[in-house]
Amino acid sequence: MKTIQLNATVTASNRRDADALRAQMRETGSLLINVMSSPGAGKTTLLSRLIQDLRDVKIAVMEADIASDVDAKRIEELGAASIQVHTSGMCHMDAGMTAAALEALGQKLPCSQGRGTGREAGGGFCSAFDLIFLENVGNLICPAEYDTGAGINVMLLSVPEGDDKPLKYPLMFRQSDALVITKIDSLDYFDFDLGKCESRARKLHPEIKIFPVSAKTGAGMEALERWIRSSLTEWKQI
Ligand SMILES: Nc1nc2c(ncn2[C@@H]2O[C@H](COP(=O)(O)OP(=O)(O)OP(=O)(O)O)[C@@H](O)[C@H]2O)c(=O)[nH]1
Ligand SMILES: [Mg+2]
Repeated sequence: MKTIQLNATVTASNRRDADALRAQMRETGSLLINVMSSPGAGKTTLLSRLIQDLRDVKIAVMEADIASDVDAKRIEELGAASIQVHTSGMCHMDAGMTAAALEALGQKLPCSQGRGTGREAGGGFCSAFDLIFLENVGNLICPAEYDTGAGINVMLLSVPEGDDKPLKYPLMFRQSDALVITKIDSLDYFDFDLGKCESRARKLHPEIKIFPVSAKTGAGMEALERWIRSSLTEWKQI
């Protein structure tokens, strides 16, 4: 298992670095999806399910955590390319850290195996993957404040966390292109009002896509996977 240690990048403008990384990713045709949520909301479980369901799509996962490599190991066991990123105690990934992680991912899989352009010649990021997921550090605060350079931001909110989270962590809902409400198989056991949660989220971000799912039973996964596929097609076309 490859683990890399990253420190927050000190740059004048994280946004500028993020825009540059996005432009580079567009050139290569690889779509980077930033996945954010509280600890334990189901990020790794959802990604594991997506890897199994989207077998025709070349997927890699970058697992960002403060410590341990358990998530990256779970992904690797499924046969997908994966690296573990340790954030030196930081509770988020920024664009510079994400670029460094992509570079490490490119080194893990020799770029000669890639089929795109990227920066193969310089030994940097290569585009052997259609989809690259960044599992961000688990919390609903700092990851929302830092643009990673991802093409799409997805947040997860699990049923046990409660339907009031849009009221408490509004920035995360504003910054996310999609809200995946996870663990809906547990709806009977919690006072989670799906309608209330959706309308609170839409009040903050009217265009947000909302996908209630259970990675355990597979409920709702088809709609989410359709959206991911169409986002990838769109990304490659533009
Ligand atoms: N019932 C149910 N449990 C789930 C579902 N998805 C995940 N879980 C459980 O939730 C717990 C946490 O899941 P993870 O996928 O590790 O969550 P995570 O967001 O990656 O956690 P961190 O990486 O620690 O932030 C595990 O015990 C999973 O089995 C689901 O759809 N339904
Ligand atoms: Mg995880």
